[in-house]
Amino acid sequence: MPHNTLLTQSLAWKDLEIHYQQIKGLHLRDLFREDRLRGNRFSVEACGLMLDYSKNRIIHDTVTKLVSLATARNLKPAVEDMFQGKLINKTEKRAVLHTALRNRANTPIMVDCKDIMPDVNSVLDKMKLCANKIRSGEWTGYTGKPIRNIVNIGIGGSDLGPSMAYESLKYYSQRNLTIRFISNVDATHFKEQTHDLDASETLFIVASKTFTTQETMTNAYTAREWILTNMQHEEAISKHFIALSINTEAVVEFGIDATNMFEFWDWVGGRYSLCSAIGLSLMIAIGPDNFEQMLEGFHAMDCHFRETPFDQNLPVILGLLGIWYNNFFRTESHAVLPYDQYLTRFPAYLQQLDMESNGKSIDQDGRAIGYQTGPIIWGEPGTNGQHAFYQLIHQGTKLIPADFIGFCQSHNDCGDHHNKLMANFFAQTKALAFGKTGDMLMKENTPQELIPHKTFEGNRPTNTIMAVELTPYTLGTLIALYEHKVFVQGVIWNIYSFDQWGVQLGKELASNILPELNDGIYDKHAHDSSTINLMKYYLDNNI
Ligand code: G6Q
Repeated sequence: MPHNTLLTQSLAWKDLEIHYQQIKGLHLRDLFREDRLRGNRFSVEACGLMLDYSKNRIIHDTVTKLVSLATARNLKPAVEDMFQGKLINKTEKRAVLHTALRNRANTPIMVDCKDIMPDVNSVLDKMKLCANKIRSGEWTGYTGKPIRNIVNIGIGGSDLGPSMAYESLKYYSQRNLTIRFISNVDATHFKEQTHDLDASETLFIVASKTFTTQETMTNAYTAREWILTNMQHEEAISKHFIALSINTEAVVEFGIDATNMFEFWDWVGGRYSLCSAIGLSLMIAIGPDNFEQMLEGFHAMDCHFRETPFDQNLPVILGLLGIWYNNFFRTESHAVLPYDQYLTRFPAYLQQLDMESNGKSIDQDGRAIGYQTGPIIWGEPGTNGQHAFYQLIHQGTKLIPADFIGFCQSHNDCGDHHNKLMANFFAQTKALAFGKTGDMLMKENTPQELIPHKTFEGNRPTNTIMAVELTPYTLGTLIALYEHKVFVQGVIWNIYSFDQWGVQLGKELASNILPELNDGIYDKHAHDSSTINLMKYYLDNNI
């Protein structure tokens, strides 16, 4: 929904600017001292997630003003436009309907005057049949042996979702199946992921919406060669390859039988595609029931986002707090710190989700933007990060808002590991918020010369997100939470969150350079002096 008023000239924005000047100096130590119930006041529970946002540099008025900004920027109708399938991805002329993939209420959703739910359900049913066949050993390879290895070949949105979710839900996976992911066009990835696999027990899932992506198609053809070398017969392809795509023609041309193709639709964006056929490898690993539990979690968060008033709405609150820091405190990055080893790939997944969606500098009206948009997203699971980069968050010169994600129960009960993990989890947000003063250090008889070095200023903002356990349902709610947070911010910044033109230029230039590298001759007139030098160095030494 285009806005004609520039964001920074809107009344709601100007009001926030004044408010920022008034409260930027407040310290969390004082805010907590003055309001004993602050922890309760700034926390919300929904869909099995508990969000405590009290350790943010806000007061009650801040939330009111941020909510007014969201209202003034027409967030509510924008949310409806997305759920109803309007063409909100205008630069690609597409609807944005990942929410239909997990529409467990099965209410009709119309695209081009047609209800898309029957197609969504029928692909899901086909995926279930396939997953069960593989899990039970009924799907056999060309030599008659059951499939034991599943290798997903895809990149970006066709890799990060399933690989992150597989890692996150490994506890629920069928352990006699080996699940691997190949994304990088670097042959090392293919070789290392296949070197110990028996081809007769291996099924490749080629996951590519377009079925033209250079990296994926290169890996897919290498996989084809690998199967043919090992099986010696073309007919083996139909037993060892599945395609997930919207491009039937290209799938058939590759040699994959159309019956082994699982379709999805152009209204599913790559980085929003985990709930589509792109999730097949995950469904094979964790089983259809767990996959459906994950969809239920997504759906619960979708409903919460669509129906809940902004000041109680988890994605809206997170989105607005992100804007508060990004645009008023002028922070550059946002850390995501899961205290669960299974969520090891979650920050990488969110990197794409957020940075590809909101890494834009032109607004929906085609104007250059004069304010900051998407932050740099980064992170690692705790407690590893504590022994690495947390120093900078605690005592560096940069303000880095962070999300801490933790669970009450661990899947792997073992001594007091989990209590230790969670003691660190609670301690870190406390230390970041309240720090340690010179007075406290003096009382501990700290040598005078060390006091400046051991002082922690505190006032570092964090959100804490907790759930009982990392189940498929919980993972669904968590992913949808961040998807919608990104949406909220995109609407307020008035940018298109669902295209990714920035990825194009590099792809085009690479395809121009490739023939030169293959022929071993570079065109002196086609490149700048730096690129020529680099290509020359490469060609001279690539012998
Ligand atoms: C995601 C992007 C991008 C895409 C990959 C793979 O939103 O569009 O990461 O998913 O480039 O594309 P294909 O699935 O078409 O191979």
